[in-house]
Amino acid sequence: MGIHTLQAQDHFNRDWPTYVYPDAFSFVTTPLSGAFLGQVTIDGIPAEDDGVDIIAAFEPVSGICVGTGTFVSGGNIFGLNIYGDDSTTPEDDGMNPGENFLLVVYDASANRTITYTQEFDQWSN
Ligand SMILES: [Ca+2]
Ligand SMILES: [Ca+2]
Ligand SMILES: [Ca+2]
Repeated sequence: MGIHTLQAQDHFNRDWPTYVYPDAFSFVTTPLSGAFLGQVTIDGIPAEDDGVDIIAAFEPVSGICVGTGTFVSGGNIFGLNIYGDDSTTPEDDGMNPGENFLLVVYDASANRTITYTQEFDQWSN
């Protein structure tokens, strides 16, 4: 999916969904996944590493979490696998072809989540 640079800013667009950490950040591991690579800054500062800040991907329509990851030095995303829907289970547990996803960062020092005002459509596994 390439490498993305994400710059989070505080924003006040209330139309954009908010996902609360940690309640909304649980997901199902399925046989299909794609790794998302990138670098994240929060108000110009790299996201904190060592499992402090958390990044998660969500399906904006169903609202389900489809994977989480952490950061390594420099705000580089580590281990964000975005899971696809398991076709052997009846419920929607992941990405389906044509679906977009949103990225959300939990900023631990401020105890807030930031939803990026951009949808990504390059998911593939
Ligand atoms: Ca399923
Ligand atoms: Ca889905
Ligand atoms: Ca912070």
